[in-house]
Amino acid sequence: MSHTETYTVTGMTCGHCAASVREEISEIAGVEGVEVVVDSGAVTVTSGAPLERSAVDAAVAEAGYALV
Ligand SMILES: [Cu+2]
Repeated sequence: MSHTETYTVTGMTCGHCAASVREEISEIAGVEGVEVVVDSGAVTVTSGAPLERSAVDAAVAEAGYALV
């Protein structure tokens, strides 16, 4: 049973930003898919179990952006 959660990330301006965020979040254990919409900052993450918000927050920060 997969879980899907949508987060909002600030500071992304282009496809490279989106790729960085996608890459970092993909490294979190259990993540199955990441969809990023640059314009709205919406990041939708599908995972096998609910993720800790702190893990997502850390991954986004690692990419150089911030969760709202
Ligand atoms: Cu960019």
